[in-house]
Amino acid sequence: MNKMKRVLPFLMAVVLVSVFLPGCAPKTEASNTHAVVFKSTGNPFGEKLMDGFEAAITEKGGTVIRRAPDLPTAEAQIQIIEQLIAQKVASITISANDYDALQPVLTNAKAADIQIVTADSSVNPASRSVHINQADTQLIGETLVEAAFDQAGGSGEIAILSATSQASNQNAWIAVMEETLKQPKYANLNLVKIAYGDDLRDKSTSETEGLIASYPNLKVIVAPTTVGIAAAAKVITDRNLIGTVKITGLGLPSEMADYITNGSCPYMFLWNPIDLGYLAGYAALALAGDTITGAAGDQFDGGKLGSYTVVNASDGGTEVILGPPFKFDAANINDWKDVY
Ligand code: RAM
Repeated sequence: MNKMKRVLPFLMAVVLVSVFLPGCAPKTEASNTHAVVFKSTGNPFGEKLMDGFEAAITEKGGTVIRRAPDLPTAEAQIQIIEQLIAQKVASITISANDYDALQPVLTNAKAADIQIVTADSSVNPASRSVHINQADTQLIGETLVEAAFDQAGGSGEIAILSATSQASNQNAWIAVMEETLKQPKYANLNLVKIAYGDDLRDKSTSETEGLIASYPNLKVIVAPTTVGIAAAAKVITDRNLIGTVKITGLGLPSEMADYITNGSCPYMFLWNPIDLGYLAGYAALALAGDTITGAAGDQFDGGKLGSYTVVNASDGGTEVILGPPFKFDAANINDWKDVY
């Protein structure tokens, strides 16, 4: 009995310490569950991004919830985020359908101690801890203008076929493109239209057909979306317009190999969506584990990708940049078409 009296305060102290010290608190299953939300279903780029995210989280022993709405709208993502808050996930990584519209629901998520990471398509700085950017926004926009210039032979009509009109990543790239086109070098390039295929194959196809019909002198369509570029290249191929209208932009090698080979898309750019999701997974783990807060200068372990540093983003928030955009052409496309 005496011995018990002596041991009891010690036992109580151990229990108290383990309950009140965050690092020692027993992890519930939910606290080790990390969610990833893409713009919409049926997008192979999104599937690869979520694959990479899942690989990172599971390699660290966590559990993953993968979600995407049927249509790429902010409203649908808000519903999903509300469900994830109720599920008490540790973090939500999202490719957002709108820059500002998710702020109220993401504020609620933060209040519930859920870490918010964006990957691919960002939300405003107040709504996120950090954005995982595929490549420097300025560089992507400039690279696409230079590709249009080159493929148009230096002059003529070009058009953009984008995703949705609210997609923050596409809009940021297009804003840079419009600025870049003002440079004297590009004075003879005429951007006649920005069309929106909403990352839906059918709409992207009909928008391409509309561009061709409305602008018979169109030389290049720049599609900064993997869904749009594949749909546009198919239209050009089916209509025997190869060489007349050239397609470039951002495409998945697996979807674009045939079109790069047949010349409808002489070359295009992208980054590795699996790595993008993987890096976002490691950022989510670092935030949830209190290793970083998402402030500029924070460093974290990116698993097999090595160490990454958070930097200031041009929108006033912070971001992590995966790497430069990669050019795919006839010489290298076969090396990549089975990878992603
Ligand atoms: C589409 C999506 C995605 C974008 C790529 C390039 O799959 O819109 O957000 O990053 O294209």
